[in-house]
Amino acid sequence: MKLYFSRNPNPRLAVAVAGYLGSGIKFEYASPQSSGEAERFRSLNPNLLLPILERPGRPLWEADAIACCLSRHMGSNFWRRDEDEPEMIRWLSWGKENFVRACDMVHFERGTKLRYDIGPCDEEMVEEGMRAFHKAARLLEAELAERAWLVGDTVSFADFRMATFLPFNDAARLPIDDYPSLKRWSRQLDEIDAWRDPFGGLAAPELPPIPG
Ligand SMILES: N[C@@H](CCC(=O)N[C@@H](CS)C(=O)NCC(=O)O)C(=O)O
Repeated sequence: MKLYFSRNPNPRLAVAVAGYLGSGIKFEYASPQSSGEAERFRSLNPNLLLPILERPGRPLWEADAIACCLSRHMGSNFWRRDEDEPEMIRWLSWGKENFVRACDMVHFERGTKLRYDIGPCDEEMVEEGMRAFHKAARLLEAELAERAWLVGDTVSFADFRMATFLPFNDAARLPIDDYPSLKRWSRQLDEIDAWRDPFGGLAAPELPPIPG
């Protein structure tokens, strides 16, 4: 199997999962939206987005699906396969609509738009994203004050997915420090090599710098 990736948030998540699971798959840096690349990648992912997992049969896109596939492939409970699976999926679903989405909104304005010269940072969107961030962070703070990880006693894909944008907080500047349990959980994740440094040993250009 081969994972096509870039250093952006969702492909970073998939690379971290593959590394954490010790999946032994191949990796290839890709840029499906660069000129001349679309035709090659359209059949792998019609959205022309990363990550993409090339595997026997049909290619797989969407980081969550790839995490599920790799976890099954490795016989791991990282993607919960026991009675905790519904709870894990609850966090994936809620996170996508709430915490992860809020982080994405702010990161898009303060990071992605400036990095790729898409347009200026829209402060109204940042404020909307910050309001959503605080609302979601309060809920997570209460949960994480009671437990080390989101599901059960060990790290799961729910933790990785919820934290998708936290490694990009130099750009997004979300006030994680206002939430002590959230901060403690984020630090726990950073103690995991594959999460902290997913691209170690992989050939991939750095992201464009954010001007100013
Ligand atoms: N819902 C998709 C989102 C994929 C996505 O938005 N990927 C972005 C990066 S976060 C992308 O491919 N950007 C172009 C690139 O990195 O070359 C997933 O979870 O995999």
